[in-house]
Amino acid sequence: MKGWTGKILRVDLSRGKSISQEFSADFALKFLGGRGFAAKLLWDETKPGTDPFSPENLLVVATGPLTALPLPSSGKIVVAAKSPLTGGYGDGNLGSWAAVYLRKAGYDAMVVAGVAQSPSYIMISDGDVEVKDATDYWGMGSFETERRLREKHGKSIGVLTIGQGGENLVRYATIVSQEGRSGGRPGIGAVMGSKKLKAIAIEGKKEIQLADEKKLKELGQEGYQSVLSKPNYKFWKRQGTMATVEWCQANCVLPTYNFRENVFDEAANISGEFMEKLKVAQRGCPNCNMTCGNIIDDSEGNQSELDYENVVMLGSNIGLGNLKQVAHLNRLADDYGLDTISLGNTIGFMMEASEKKLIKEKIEWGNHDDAERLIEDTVKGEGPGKLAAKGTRAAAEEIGRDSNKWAMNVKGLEISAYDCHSAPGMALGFGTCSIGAHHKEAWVISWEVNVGRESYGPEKAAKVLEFQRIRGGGFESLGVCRFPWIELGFELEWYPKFFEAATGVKISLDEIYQTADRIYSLIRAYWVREYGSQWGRTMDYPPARWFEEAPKKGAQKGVKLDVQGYDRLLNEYYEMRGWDSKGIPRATTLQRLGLGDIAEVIAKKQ
Ligand code: PTT
Ligand code: SF4
Repeated sequence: MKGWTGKILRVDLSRGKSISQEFSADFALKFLGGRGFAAKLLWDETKPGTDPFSPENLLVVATGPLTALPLPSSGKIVVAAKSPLTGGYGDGNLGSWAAVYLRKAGYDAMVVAGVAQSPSYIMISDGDVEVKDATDYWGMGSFETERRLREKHGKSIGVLTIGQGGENLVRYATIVSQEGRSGGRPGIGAVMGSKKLKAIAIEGKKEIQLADEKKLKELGQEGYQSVLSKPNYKFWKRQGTMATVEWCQANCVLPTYNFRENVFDEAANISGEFMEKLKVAQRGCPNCNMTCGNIIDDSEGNQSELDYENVVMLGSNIGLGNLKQVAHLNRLADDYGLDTISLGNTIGFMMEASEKKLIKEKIEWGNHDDAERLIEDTVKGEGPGKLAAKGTRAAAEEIGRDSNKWAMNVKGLEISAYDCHSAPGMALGFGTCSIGAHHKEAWVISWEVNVGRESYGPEKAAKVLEFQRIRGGGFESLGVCRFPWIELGFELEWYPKFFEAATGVKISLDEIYQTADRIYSLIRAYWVREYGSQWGRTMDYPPARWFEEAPKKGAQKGVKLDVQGYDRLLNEYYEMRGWDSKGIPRATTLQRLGLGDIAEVIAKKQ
């Protein structure tokens, strides 16, 4: 097999043993890599009802066939597990040298099972794999842990680590790398913590065998040149994702006060333009020539890497309009290893609960110190932090009084930074995203604003499906960043060419989309298997706030989602996917996608 290394590393922490296992060409072609591999491995190897924090849950780390190759923005890796936040399939994607070195160490993926007796880390050095003592690192933030591991093992390693959030099982703890890359929103860092696994450090020097190395290098060089020549390149390098703040404010989709409003009076103070004035450095993922990590000094004088989602969820969504203070909260999140999106949602939820006197603590809108204290409490599991560490769905279940209506999550995963009171297509994107509410799949908002946000027509369901195929299926399985395409217009047609040069297998974009459909139906089957008779179409609904409570300010004042319209959109979407009216893949669909074996399991679960 060319392009793939053909091997999965399996580590059993309970026994302190590892083996290397080969996989078949059939598996590779059917699931490609990254999310495709993760979904299949979790379907096959976790039993229904597995406790996410039990040794039986698996941590899957998976690259794609394009990861680590000399191609634009190819340093991405998927981390996945059964999620402690949602109870369903969970994954995330981060840019890291660990992605590059895992492939160069000779593996496309690794699966970690069991639980270590004491804090440990896994050291992979080409073919050698060792489970090592991490007692000295336990209790340390992710930044310091990575620095220490580099001091010990040399600079040329890739590190995936957790902070205290993962150690203490905060349900939205992430895995962190390179002091600013963070992935695994649905608590994949907490799964790592439950295994007493502090870090994975990887060194790799092997060459990846390619079908046509010369061709791949040529294509890669042309690809990098093409990225540089894109009209938006210079502006992107200046602001990265931060430019989205101004756009969202102008179009009334900027989450503000726990998604109660969609414009923020102080938006200019947390904007991309404002960030540019404070910027001190720029960082990014490996193999990338359009690096987008913008760094400023925070209110304590420490460096913090900003992205749109982080700034908005820890800024306008909690009523905080001071960028340096927002950057400080963001830095805490990165160091502790907490997802900023779920964290910002949870802080917003707690502020609203405090305002409504549903909790006794005073946590005020826009108060940086209250937010900071809540973050510390969350990581330690103390005071109001006990509730906050569980995420908004569980917190609302505990405090009751209809607070679930403004607990801003879908399937337990908190909503990313786009208000959808007046964006039904984007709401459908959140509703049907395969891990809960994440924008990473159907980010249709800018298209929707252009074509007309008031429509509930079938074109919206079709767009959601199209984006899920490209982003949630294609990029997540090939193992490369989607930003060259979505942000600069680097053409999708490059990717089948890269794939063929790497693997020797001719593939069309349509075939990539069919694989994406296979992965989506498999992931959906995973959720249905877990939720059984509790599964229903309301699992794909956004929170009641968007249907019932309209914003009181801005050009979209008074507009809210229409429930019948949303239901129509959902029906259209299910039909396009070949799923039934409960959003469950039909047996005929599963058979068509080569997943006939799971149809029977699903039928028994309903
Ligand atoms: C991603 C989600 C995002 S998506 C952001 S900002 W974004 C938040 N980033 C966080 C962070 O930072 N620190 C933290 N403690 N929590 C954070 N939570 C949020 O996590 C990221 C970029 C970005 S920045 C995006 S959109 C793109 N995402 C890609 C993707 O998902 N797939 C892919 N093939 N390419 C992508 N390219 C872009 O990568 P999750 P990163 Mg992140 C600090 O992980 O779980 O998927 O959630 O990985 O290396 O930081 O790159 O406006
Ligand atoms: Fe990473 Fe940004 Fe480059 Fe994508 S564009 S690979 S997120 S630095």
